[in-house]
Amino acid sequence: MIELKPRVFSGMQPTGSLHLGNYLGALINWVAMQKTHECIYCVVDLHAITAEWLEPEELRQSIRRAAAAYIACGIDPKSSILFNQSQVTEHAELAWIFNCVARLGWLNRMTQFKEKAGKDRENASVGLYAYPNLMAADILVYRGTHVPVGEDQKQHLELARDIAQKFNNDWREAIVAKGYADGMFFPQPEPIILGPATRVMSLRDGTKKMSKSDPSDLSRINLTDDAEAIARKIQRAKTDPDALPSEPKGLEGRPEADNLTGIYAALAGTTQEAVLKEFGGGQFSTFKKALADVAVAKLAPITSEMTRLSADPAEIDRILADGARRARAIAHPILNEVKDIVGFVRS
Ligand code: AQP
Repeated sequence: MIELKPRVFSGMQPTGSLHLGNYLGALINWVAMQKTHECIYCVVDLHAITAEWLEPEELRQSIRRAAAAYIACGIDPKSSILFNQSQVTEHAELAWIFNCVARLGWLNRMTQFKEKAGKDRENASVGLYAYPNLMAADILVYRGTHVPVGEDQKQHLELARDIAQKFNNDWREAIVAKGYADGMFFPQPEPIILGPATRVMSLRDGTKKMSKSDPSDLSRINLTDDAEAIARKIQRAKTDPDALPSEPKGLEGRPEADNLTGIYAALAGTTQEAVLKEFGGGQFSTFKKALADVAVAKLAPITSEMTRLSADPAEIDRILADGARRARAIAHPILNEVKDIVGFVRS
């Protein structure tokens, strides 16, 4: 029987600056998983054109900036594979096949499409609608088994699992004939959603997730923000008029207090309970100052490393090209097997 190897895949869109939500929700776990797994980390530039076109030079800079952020946060491009998606065409080829596996009804249920398309749904790109199929292809073209993501990606991961299962069922006979005795050509990729901040919320509205595409820069802490910007954004973060509670149950119905204390806990490597024990009963102003200090201490080294790496774009391009070559070496034979299974003629 052909064995399935555990393999991690994850990616982020290079649309604007990566932010604290990307860091606490995903990147921290990416870094940790390098110690235990074979890891493939991608700058998903094909996804970045689903909403609107960026200026070509801006997109190129964004791709390089995202790669620099991955490395500055601790991704080692020698042990992990780091590349940008558009350099490995197997992603898009498998995505087309998945467009023919996934059902319209499945995609119609995707809440992220509804949120991103908003009221002007008729005017959204087909790419935005089919985005989860490409995401499934990103993972499954490596037969990825573990996907570290923030909570917002849970529904897309469920769709990837449905696609894998339907493909395995629809082509069971051909898959078994290929030597996969259990009929499992594609694994069921597992979301890895870990840590105290799997859903970091906007600094301007504790009910909305922190997001690159929020028009207000005050809503997020970018990994490129300097100490002064971080302190200013935290100082201006929305709060409510009450003092902080001393226990987590006092956070009910107080999304901003919940968010800010959750961020503090994640950055300081402690629990929300401990944070509330320390700051409960006190004013937000005192807590915000402490939060700014902890955020600057954690993020300043990342920002300065990103600046250092970004000064040498040719080196980043070299790392991405090397990663793409290694990624292709895994993806190409898997895609060829898919082509055999569905019956394409290939040379
Ligand atoms: N606010 C968040 N809290 C926790 N995790 C988050 N992630 C994103 N926002 C938060 C996680 O970061 C990874 C990369 O996400 P992405 O860039 O591919 O797209 P996204 O989820 O749509 O992130 P944004 O910032 O909201 O981007 P835009 O605005 O461009 O759509 C994922 O693992 C995600 O869970």
